[in-house]
Order: sequence, then structure tokens, then C-alpha cells
Amino acid sequence: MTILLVIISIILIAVIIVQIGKVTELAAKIRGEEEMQYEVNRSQGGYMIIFLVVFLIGCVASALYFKNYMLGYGPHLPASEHGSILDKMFNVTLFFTGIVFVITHILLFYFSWKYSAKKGKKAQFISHDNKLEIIWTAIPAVVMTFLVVGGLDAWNEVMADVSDDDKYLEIEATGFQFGWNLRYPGADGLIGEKNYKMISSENPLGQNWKDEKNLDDFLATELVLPVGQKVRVRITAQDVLHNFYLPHFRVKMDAIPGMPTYFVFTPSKTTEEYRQELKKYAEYNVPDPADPSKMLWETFEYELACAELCGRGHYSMKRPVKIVSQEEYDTWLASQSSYYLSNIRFKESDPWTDKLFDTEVSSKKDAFNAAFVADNIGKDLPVDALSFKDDKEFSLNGFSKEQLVLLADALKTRQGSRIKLSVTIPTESDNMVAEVKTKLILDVLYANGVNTSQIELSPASIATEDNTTTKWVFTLLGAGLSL
Ligand SMILES: [Cu+2]
Repeated sequence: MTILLVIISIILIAVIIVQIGKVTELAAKIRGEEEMQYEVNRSQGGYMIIFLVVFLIGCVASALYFKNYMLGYGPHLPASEHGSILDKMFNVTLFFTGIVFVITHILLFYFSWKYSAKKGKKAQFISHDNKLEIIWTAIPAVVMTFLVVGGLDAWNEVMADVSDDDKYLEIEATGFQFGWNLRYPGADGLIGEKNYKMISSENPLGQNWKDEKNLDDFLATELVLPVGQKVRVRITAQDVLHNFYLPHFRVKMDAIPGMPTYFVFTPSKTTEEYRQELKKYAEYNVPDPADPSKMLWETFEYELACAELCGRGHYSMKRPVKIVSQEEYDTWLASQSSYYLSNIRFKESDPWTDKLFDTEVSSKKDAFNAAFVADNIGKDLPVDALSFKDDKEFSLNGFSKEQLVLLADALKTRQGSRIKLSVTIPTESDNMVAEVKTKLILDVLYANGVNTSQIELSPASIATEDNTTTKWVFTLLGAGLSL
């Protein structure tokens, strides 16, 4: 409705202007063309002066009115250590360009009024004026030199990379249409290698799983960083140009396919501290339109945005950023799980199927300890699917073998413990191969101290559901007594 009224008003104003023009034209014809022209010039010069005053007052008033919403003013002081350097540069530039802005506008409109055509006055011709030209070349040159030198100085300070003895957290941000892949280094503090040729639906970043540094890396859905910790962000893109932009931290860097960039910064205010700053301002003590039960300052989150118009879904690249205390960060870190362990482990592309990792050995031991209790008799033991290497000789995959050794340990240290091994084969024709493989499994158990009386072997059965692989299941028959 409001929009309709505005449109109607604009149309009516246009009609009025056209009508006034027609009336003026008629009046001019009646009163004489030339006289009329001078009058028009005079009145338009006057309008120019009115416009000048309204415009300049409007500029200052709107700057003052929106001050507390703008970065660098009111509550929006930088939340990073280097931020104030950039804010200072911005203010210095604004100061000089502001002076030029005001002076040029005053002259522009004042001259339009002062030198409007008058009866009997003729324009003066000046071919050139050396003094004037020197002044308007020298002053901008001096100011520009001052700004550029100051800018280079700030650039060197802000863009300084980490040095060898710096303690810092390195993360990686990869922009794509439309989102960010945020990779953290995991416990080793090192980001693993990647190669675009390895990118697949299962491996979105093309991480090289043979590189052990990759094994604990994890991908996060939001950017969480500890306050006061130097952070180095590796920035890259997978398709088109993006831009890694953290406005509150004055961090902004292009993300370019094939050309890694970086930004080093230290967050200096937690999200909570920033909210407390906002709370002091009336502008943020109004209900949040998205959640009216809360004030704007309460729902504030720092944000990561893409600052390069990168396509139709550009706007959806926004991600929340949380700056937290070291303790909160450690808790969050502990809740994240390695991408490799949750998505790649024991899959076809896993190059580490020959071994169990230390953490897997200890968690497997814990699982067996918890499983060997009387309550679990008749239930299946937590043995991950066993697999064999693809060779003619048939040999167990390393991780399957290590698992069986751990199972053997659990059996031999529990007097009287017993298990049943059942085999399910896809079709009758798989029976012979399955028998050979089952023998290999039993060999491992016996070789590691298990007594033949502890294992009951049930004959192979054919799978009822569609199944293409042979499966071995271990069921607890007797928990035994711990030795
Ligand atoms: Cu983008």
C-alpha cells in the first residue's frame, strides 16, 4: 500500500513539474523571452544554494544518525588487534577527502548562483593560470603521498606473515559456489596436503589420505576461534573468485582458485564481550525481528561473508563466527570429529586398512571389556566387518587381523569365556572360499593364545537379504572370569 502511494505521489509530482514547465513557457512568450531567461537563471541559482545547504546538512545528519550502525564507530570498534590500524587509516582518508568534498560542493553550487547569466555581463576568458595550476597539483600530490606512504606502512604491518617462533592456529577456508569449507588441523596442529585431482563427492577438498597430517583434520560448519590467539587463515577457492570477509575483525582477502592467499589476525573480543558493548546502545536494545523475545544485542553474531559477487547464491555464503574463551574452544574442539575417521576410514579410498590406529586399539579394547559380561550372553560382539586383501593367497587386511588379536586377548584373559563364530555367505558357490577365509580367521585366534574349546563354529548359512559379501559374526556364549 505504502509503495503504491509513493508511486502515485511520484507520478503526480512529475505531472506538476511538466505543467509548471508549460505555464512558464507560456508566461515567457507573453513577457518576452530574454527577460524571462534571466529571471529563471536567478531563481535556479537560488535553488542551488538551498540544495547545497540541505544536502550538506543531510550528509552530516545521516552520518550522525547511522553512526552506531557503521563499522568503526559507536559499538563497532574492531574486534581484532590490527583492526584499529585500518580504522585509523580510514578516518585519516575520510578527513582529507571530507574537506575536499565539502569545499568542492560549496564552490560548485555557489558558483552556479554567483555566476549565473545576468543582463549586460560577459564571461571572462582565462587561457591558463600557472599559480592556480601549481596549487591544485601540489596540494593533492602532498596529501596523496602522505596517504600512500601511510597506507604502505599499514599494509606491511597488517599483512605480515607469521614467523617461525610464533605460536598460532592455522585453519583453511575454501570458498565454493555457494559456501565455505572450513578445515581445522586437529590435534597435530597441522593441515594435511590436498590436491584438486583427488576431489570427489566423498572427499570435497581433495585431501590426500596418505598424508598422516590429514587424518585428524576436521571440517567445521561455523568458524569458532579462541580469543587472543593468533590465527592464520589459508584462503583458497574451488570454482570462481570469492572473498573471505570478516567485517568485525577488518579481515578481507580474495579467495582465488589455484592461488592460495592468507590472512593473519588475532581476535581480541569474544562474542559475549562484543554483545555487552552493543548492549550500551539504544539502537541494539530493540527486539530482534527474527526472534522478538530477544534484544538485538543478545542475538548478535560475528559473521563470515563472501565479499565477491560470485553468483546467484552469493548471499548464502554467510557463516556465523564465534569467538570464545580458550576453555570453551577446547570443549568445542573435543566435540569435533576427524573427517577421515568418520567418512573415509575402512572405505575403498582408505590407504590405512593395514593397521589400527592407537586410539582405535584402545577403544576396541574398551569395547571388548564392556562386551564380555554375563548380561551380554547371546549378543554379538563389537567386531567391525572383517575384510581380506584382494590377492589369490587370501590374507586378512591389517586392521581385521589386529582386531582379531585384540579379540584373542579378551578371550585368553577370561577363563571359561566362549564365543560362537557364524558365517553368512551370499550364495552356495561362495562356500569354498568362505571356508578358507574362516580357517584364516581361526588361525589368528589360535595363534594368539585362544583355546579351541573357546570357539564354537556354526556351519555357513546363505544370506536371506541381498548381500554381496561374506560376513563373520562373533556371538558371546560365556563371559568367563577375568584372570
Ligand atoms: Cu562467494
